[in-house]
Amino acid sequence: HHSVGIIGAPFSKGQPRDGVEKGPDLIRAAGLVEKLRAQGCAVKDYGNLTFVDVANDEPIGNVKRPRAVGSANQRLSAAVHAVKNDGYTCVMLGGDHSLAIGSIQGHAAAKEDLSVVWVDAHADINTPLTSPTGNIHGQPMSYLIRELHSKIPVLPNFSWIKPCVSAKDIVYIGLRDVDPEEHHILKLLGIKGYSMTEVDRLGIAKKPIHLSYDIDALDPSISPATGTPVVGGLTYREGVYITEHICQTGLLSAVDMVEVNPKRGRTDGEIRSTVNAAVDLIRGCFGKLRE
Ligand code: LYS
Repeated sequence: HHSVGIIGAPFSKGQPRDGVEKGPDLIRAAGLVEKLRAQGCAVKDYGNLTFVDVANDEPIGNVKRPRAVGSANQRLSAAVHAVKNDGYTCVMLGGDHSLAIGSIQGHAAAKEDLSVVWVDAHADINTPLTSPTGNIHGQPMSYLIRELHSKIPVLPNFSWIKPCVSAKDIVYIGLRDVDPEEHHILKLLGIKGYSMTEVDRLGIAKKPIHLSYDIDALDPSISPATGTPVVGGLTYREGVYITEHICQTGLLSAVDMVEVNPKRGRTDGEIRSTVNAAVDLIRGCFGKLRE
């Protein structure tokens, strides 16, 4: 049976829209812990992290709020490391996707050889030099990949980060809004595969899996309350299928659920649909839904 350790990371400074810091509490309020227990999981909720304000967080080039993002992720990294050392599958509730930096780093501190399944409309692999927006939630992968590390300038409060994922151990699912420079990076590193076949290949590799799930991977008709929605996304069933399938590998070791932003929902129904989808995706990580 699964033991699940939950960490809330109410952090939004990897992007400009507030509201995404409300994700952890909304996902809990929708019954996450109770529902996981009802399907047989042992759950420990570690509560929410608190993040300190960082003064004088001037941009570096066009990269916004590097110090706040660096220090929040360092905290998160330590927290995820502790949850892994306690023996749980770690579920990190975001917050924006810049939090994958700390989540994956903390996971890698406990399990040195990881694979990453990144389910997202966006590749989030811009570097500080290629980012068209300067928002770090569009960049987290670039700080984590061994093959890129020497090419990336070290931002303030980022020097603790050690590259911990190899390009061959990354699978993307759901991509449909990739910047030209990101395409170039993906091609250079030979990162491809947007299908479950690629996930099966990871399963064969027998490495612990870090699943980083951006709610915007789903179609905006299901999860409209998010900062950067893109049409043409995964259906509810496709989205949940990915989680159930990864569950069945027996290798799932940590999960991020990020970018739920109630302030981006135009109605209560839109918010509810988005939050419930997030809950169900996490449930799918720990067994089949509706069996
Ligand atoms: N690729 C764009 C950027 O780098 C959008 C990223 C959206 C992340 N949720 O800012």
